[in-house]
Amino acid sequence: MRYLIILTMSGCCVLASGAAVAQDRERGQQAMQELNERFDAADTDHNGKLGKKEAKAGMPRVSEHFDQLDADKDGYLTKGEIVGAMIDMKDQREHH
Ligand SMILES: [Ca+2]
Ligand SMILES: [Ca+2]
Repeated sequence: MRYLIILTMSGCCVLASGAAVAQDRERGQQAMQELNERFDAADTDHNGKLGKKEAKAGMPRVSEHFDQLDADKDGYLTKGEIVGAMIDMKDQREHH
């Protein structure tokens, strides 16, 4: 019996602290998931990167900053380039 109570209690603590962390991460994960979905939808030829036309059609706001986001200037945006830019923007906002 005692073991059961201890297990139940520690289970609650793990869940509680896990939930706090999850809440914090949730926003970032939601943004990532949304980006993933939008990227995949925009990537009509499914080569894992967006050409200018794909960006313009599927992610117009991204396409406005296409040249800025295209870090290696290969004419395509990868998910990593967009995520990297998002993190940069977040950093800039936090530093102000
Ligand atoms: Ca593509
Ligand atoms: Ca690129």
